[in-house]
Amino acid sequence: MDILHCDLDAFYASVEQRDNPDLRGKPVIIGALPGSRGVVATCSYEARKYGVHSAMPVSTAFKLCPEGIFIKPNIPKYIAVSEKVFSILEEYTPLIEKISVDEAFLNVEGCHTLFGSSLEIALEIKKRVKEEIGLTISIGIADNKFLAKLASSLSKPDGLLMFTPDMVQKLLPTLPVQKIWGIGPNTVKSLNNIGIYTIEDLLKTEKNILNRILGSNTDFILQLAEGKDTRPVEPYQGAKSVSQEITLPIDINNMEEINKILLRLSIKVGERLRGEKLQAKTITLKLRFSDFTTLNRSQTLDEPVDKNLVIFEIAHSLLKKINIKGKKIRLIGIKTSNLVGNIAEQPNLFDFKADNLDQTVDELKARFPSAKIMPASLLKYDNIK
Ligand code: TTP
Repeated sequence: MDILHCDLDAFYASVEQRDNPDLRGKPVIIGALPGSRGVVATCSYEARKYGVHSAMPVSTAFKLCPEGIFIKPNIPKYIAVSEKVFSILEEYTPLIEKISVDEAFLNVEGCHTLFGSSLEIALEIKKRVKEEIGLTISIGIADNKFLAKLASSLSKPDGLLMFTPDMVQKLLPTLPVQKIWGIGPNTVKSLNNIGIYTIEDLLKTEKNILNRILGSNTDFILQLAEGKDTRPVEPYQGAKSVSQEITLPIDINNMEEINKILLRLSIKVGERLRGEKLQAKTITLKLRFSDFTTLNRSQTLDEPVDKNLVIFEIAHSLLKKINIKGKKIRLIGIKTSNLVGNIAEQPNLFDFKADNLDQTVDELKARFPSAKIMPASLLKYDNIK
């Protein structure tokens, strides 16, 4: 039992309750404010009793819970808290796989001599997060990632659960199919429609029938249904920066052309950030002039970003501060660094209407890789790789 899944409870809401005693014990709803078209990021367990949950339109949340206390998210604060929690986790093992801002798998295989059994490590982490950070964290312990995550979700809030082999035999088959990682609401509906409600129902169903609903995931899901999961805990060793630059076929100094190229580069960088579920706090504009002198200008933000237009706006504002009169440009680049994992929804951070557009375009491009989807003004610059 060497895999731990650690997950803070109602993360954003708990931070707000921690910092403001008046909010404790009350239905706190973090996200867009009532009257806007945004969604709920998360809510306190008190608000969950009213049926409020993440990703719900805030208008629905308000109908369900008019006495709720609606608060806009303070992303920089949550990132700072998250960093402190992870630094506690990192004291126990280098084998940490961060899943999101408040969730990680730990492989504590090699840590028992130093820190005791998995249970002792989990208890100590819970105690330290409570005492040093002021938050509750739920921890699941098991032989693999699937069961450890299941254990923490079953134990929430402020839980600790060890998923034993006995539970794999007796408890796992009785759980609803939606407890299997990767089975989303639409798949649940399709399974329910043919009478599959529990994991046991799933295991009893013929594979060719499951294939029609689960497709290429069938074998993997059947393995999970039996409590087997061979995926290792993989520490993230990702990029330190995401950048894109282009050497122009001819040196230019026309601002309109330069801006179009900047927009094209911003789109490429934004796509890559979102593709890797990253956001950047620092944006750097790089210009090389015809005499080969090179100039870098950076801006560091309080809140990390990944939206094409936000990246463009920042690069554009950096460009405006550079005097390029009388000079010609031969290379333009945008670098994003100071990367953090995407902190899920960030309602109302930037009021760009293109927010969902970016995501839609990413999905379209993934489905139709050869299609050219970009602002019409940029088709000419389609040679940026
Ligand atoms: P979760 O871990 O999914 O949820 P949670 O910590 O709020 O609650 P639970 O106790 O059930 O684990 O998400 C972590 C944070 O990510 C959450 O506090 C807010 C943010 N988030 C969003 O902004 N939008 C979303 O749709 C979700 C699911 C989370």
